[in-house]
Amino acid sequence: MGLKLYGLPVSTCTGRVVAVIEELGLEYELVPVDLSAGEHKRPAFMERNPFGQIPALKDGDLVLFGE
Ligand SMILES: N[C@@H](CCC(=O)N[C@@H](CS)C(=O)NCC(=O)O)C(=O)O
Repeated sequence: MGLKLYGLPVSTCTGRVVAVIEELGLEYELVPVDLSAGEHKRPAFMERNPFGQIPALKDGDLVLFGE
């Protein structure tokens, strides 16, 4: 149950979070979200971020997202 970052490497919004995680030296898994297929607007992702945008960061039961 490690840190999971849902987003895309090409996304600057995801990149900001990656920069902080890397700076802190934390281990994490980057879980790709297929924006072109509308994955970020589907219920499974909207449970992680109700605004339907990447990124979302999951640490155990805690999920963080921006608006
Ligand atoms: N305030 C949010 C903004 C997130 C955001 O704008 N994400 C963009 C990608 S960089 C996105 O998901 N765009 C797709 C959409 O809005 O449908 C944050 O900084 O995390």
